[in-house]
Amino acid sequence: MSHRAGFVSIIGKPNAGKSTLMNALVGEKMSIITPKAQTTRHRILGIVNTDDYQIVFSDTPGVIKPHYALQESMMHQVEGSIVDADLILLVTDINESYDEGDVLEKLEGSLAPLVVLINKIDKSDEDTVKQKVEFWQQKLNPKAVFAISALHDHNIKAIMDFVLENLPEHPAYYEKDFLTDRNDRFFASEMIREQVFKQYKKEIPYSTEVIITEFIEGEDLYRISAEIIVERDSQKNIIIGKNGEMLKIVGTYARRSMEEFFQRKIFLQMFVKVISDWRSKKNYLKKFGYED
Ligand SMILES: Nc1nc2c(ncn2[C@@H]2O[C@H](COP(=O)(O)OP(=O)(O)OP(=O)(O)O)[C@@H](O)[C@H]2O)c(=O)[nH]1
Ligand SMILES: [Mg+2]
Repeated sequence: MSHRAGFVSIIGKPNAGKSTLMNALVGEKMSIITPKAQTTRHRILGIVNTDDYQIVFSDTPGVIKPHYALQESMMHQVEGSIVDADLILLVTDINESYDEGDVLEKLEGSLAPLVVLINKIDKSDEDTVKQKVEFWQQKLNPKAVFAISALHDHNIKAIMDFVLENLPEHPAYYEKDFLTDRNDRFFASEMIREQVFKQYKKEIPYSTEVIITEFIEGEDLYRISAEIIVERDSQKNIIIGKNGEMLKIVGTYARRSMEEFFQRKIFLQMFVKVISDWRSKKNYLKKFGYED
């Protein structure tokens, strides 16, 4: 039988559950997940391989109107993912309103077949699900609409089957042992950022970046050093917390995630550094791995 391979783009508004879906589809914790919007800042590939096919899912940042350079880069990631797509999975939270069209604008001009996924149906009821299915069918006339719960693994198999049926004939794009395009340093920094999003309020998560400055792989211990970058001195104090307590909490949870992910003991050191307005400065964004 011939080989099939393709790019599947996962897009939607912030917090719709895109990363939760990606992890469920791939069966690995590729993308970090938090209750806050704009958790994902990069396009992250999650690759599913068998002898007969290769599915390259791409998780993307939630679509927003950009207000500063970091958000502009995030939106370029979304656009790139749509351009490459053989199939687009539009993830919508069942309780989300779709009166304004940021996401739909992004889809204009794309020729890739579209599937709408109505997510978080565990937080809804049968009538609402029916209404939403009809709403999306009318609005976009997609190839399919699935009502799902990414969190509870509901209907994930149906999506996989649909994706497989619609995968083009093509040789593999990546080596068959590749699971992602990202390296261990990236995942380490994301696991710290995940805790920053979970532990702090208001503008702190959005003003923070995490840089891995040292990653030493020992046989049974990884030594990891990281810089937590914030924009102002006042934010630095909040990150550290009274007697360093907040930073300790972040470090403890991040280290546990890393130990599970890398299957190693982790020695984690963190330093907090101020770079004023880094998220509006293109030179820093480039240095931090955000493409233009
Ligand atoms: N109840 C419920 N919650 C869900 C479901 N899927 C995701 N969530 C929750 O929704 C929140 C956001 O999930 P993410 O996967 O980070 O959402 P996202 O679309 O990647 O968000 P951004 O990266 O910020 O754009 C998290 O608290 C998830 O646990 C679901 O099926 N049911
Ligand atoms: Mg996400």
